[in-house]
Amino acid sequence: MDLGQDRRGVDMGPSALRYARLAGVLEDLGYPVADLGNVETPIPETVEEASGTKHVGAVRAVCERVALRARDMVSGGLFPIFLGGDHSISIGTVSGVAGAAREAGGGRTGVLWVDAHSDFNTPETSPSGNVHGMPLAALTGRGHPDLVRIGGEGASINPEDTALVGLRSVDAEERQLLEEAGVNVYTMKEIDAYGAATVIRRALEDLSHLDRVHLSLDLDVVDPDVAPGVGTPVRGGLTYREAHLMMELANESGVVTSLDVVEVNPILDVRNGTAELAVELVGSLMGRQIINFPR
Ligand code: 4U7
Ligand code: MN
Ligand code: MN
Ligand code: MN
Repeated sequence: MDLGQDRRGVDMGPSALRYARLAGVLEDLGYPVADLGNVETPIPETVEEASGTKHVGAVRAVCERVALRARDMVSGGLFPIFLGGDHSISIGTVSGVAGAAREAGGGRTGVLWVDAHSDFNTPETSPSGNVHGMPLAALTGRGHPDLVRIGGEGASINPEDTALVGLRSVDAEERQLLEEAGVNVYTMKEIDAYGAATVIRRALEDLSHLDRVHLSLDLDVVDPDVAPGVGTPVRGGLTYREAHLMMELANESGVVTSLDVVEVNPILDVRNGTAELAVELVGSLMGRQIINFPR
């Protein structure tokens, strides 16, 4: 889906990730992989553009479909990996995963949001009207009425059950909302000051009381010199190794139970390098190691 923002191309992200051998990398690690195909999504040319929150009705409809797919996967005991698409898909992925887990008595779901941006705008605070800047707020019950109740009442996330890592672009009013909500925030400043390892360990610790953790990986968290194929690049991001280390430590913790890979834009990419990096990062999260050195 590319309805959640203004640039075309991010809807081709899933094709680029498949082409970069995502399934093959997972199979090499020993996992059985089922590609369930694409979720039906309209293109912006066929969607009526209303004023305010852009394409909100169409985004909602897609997210409802995504949430149903997510529910089936969680109920089936699978590890879901969702390929974006812009980050608005996460309103569907997270609410579906959290709702299914709660109903099945599987308890509480937390969210590890790894992103240059906090995605905590509401229609009132958003400078752009783009839904991809709103998903985390919507998941905690804040925002457009079409976006806050996707996946049913029980599907929302407590702000204290979230940790945001890698931030370096937060809008002024969005920042106020973040503070009021009490989410756990780790900016690039903390990563520079304490190191990526310390920061990701703290973020994982913030989520250690939860039964499930959904990792939402926005590729723009990585520095645009390393990952140019994203729609909203911001300088000063994670290095190649910092990004891998975060995934390796998340793997070591064993707490991640579902994953989004979003915001990869092949039109803006260079020789599919950002998609290839994204696939490498999924490999590290799922257990790929440089050397299996005995400990
Ligand atoms: B992404 C922005 F104003 N905050 O709301 C907005 F800077 O999913 C950007 O993290 C949002 O890529 C970026 O439009 C959304 C902007
Ligand atoms: Mn449009
Ligand atoms: Mn994002
Ligand atoms: Mn982002």
